[in-house]
Amino acid sequence: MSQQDCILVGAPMDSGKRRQGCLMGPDAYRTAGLAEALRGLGHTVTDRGNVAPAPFTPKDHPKIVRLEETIAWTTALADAAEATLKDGLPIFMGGDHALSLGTVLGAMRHAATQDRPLFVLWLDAHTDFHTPHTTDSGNLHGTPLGYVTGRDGFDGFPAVENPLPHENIAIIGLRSVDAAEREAMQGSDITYVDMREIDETGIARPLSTFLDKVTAANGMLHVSLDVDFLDPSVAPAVGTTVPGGATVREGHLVMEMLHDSGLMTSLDLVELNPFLDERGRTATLMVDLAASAMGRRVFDRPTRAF
Ligand code: HAR
Ligand code: MN
Ligand code: MN
Ligand code: MN
Repeated sequence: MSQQDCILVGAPMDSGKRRQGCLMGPDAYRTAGLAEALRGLGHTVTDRGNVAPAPFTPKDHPKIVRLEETIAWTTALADAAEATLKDGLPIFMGGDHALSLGTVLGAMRHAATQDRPLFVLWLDAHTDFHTPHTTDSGNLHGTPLGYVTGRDGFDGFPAVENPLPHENIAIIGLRSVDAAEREAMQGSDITYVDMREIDETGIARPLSTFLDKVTAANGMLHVSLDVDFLDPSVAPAVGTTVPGGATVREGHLVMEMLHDSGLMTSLDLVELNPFLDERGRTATLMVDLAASAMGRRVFDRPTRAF
C-alpha cells in the first residue's frame, strides 16, 4: 500500500454498554500520537475532530441500555463513514464497539456507490452477533454484526438496505460467545476463528484465506479492531477482558498482512477505556498496531516516550 490520505474521526461513543470511559478513547489516541505515527510513515493525516450523535430523546427500557442514544450515534456515524470514505481512508477512534453499527453501515453505502462488495474483518474476543431480542446483557456493543447482516429486532435504527452477506465476514480471536450467538453463528456462512484454531494453525492461515477472497472479489475491506482481541495482560484498558487472547505479535502479524494486502479501506479502533489503562500502554499498543496496518516495519519502528 502506498501513500494514503488518512482521515482520523473521533467517535466518543459510550452508550453501547453500562461501564463508562470509552468516551475518552479519541483523546487517548491523539495523546498516544496516532496522527504523528501515520505521518511518520509518509501518509497524509487529517484529524476531522469528533462526531456527535444526532439529536435524541432518551427513554427508559426494561432491558436495552441507552437505545435512543445508540440509534442517534448510528445515524451520525453512518453519514460520517460514507462521507470520509469518499476522501480517503477513515480511522474511527472509539468509543465502544456499538460505533460499528454506524461505521459499517456507512461503509456498506459507500461500497454500493463504487459497485464493489464490502468485506468486514472483525478482530474480537466476541462475535457481537446479538440482536436487541437475543441479548442477555442489553448492551448494544454486542450487536453490530447482527445489525449489518440484517437480523431482526433493530426497530428504530436506520434501515439496512442491502444486508452484508455472511460470506463477506471473518471474525478472528473468539473466546467468549453466548449460547444464542453460537447457535446463529454455526448456522451461518460467516468465517469464525476461535483462539483454539489460532493456537493450532497460527493466525496467518485463516487470515490469508479470507484476504484472498476479498482480492478475488475486488472488495473493499472494513477492519474493526476491538481492544479485547488482544490478551488483557498486554491490553488491560477494556471493560470486557477475556483471558487467552491474541499476543502482541499475533496482533502485529494481522496488521502487517493487512498492509501487505493493500485491501483495507477503513478501520475502527474500539473499546479502549483509558480510565482502565496502565500508563497509556493499551492506547500505545493500539497506535502501534494501526501503524503496522499502515506500513510500519519492525526495523523502522521509532521509539516513543510517554
Ligand atoms: N456477548 C456479550 C454481550 O452481549 C459481550 C459482548 C461484548 N462485546 C463487546 N465487544 N464489546 O466485543 O453482552
Ligand atoms: Mn466487540
Ligand atoms: Mn469484544
Ligand atoms: Mn495464542
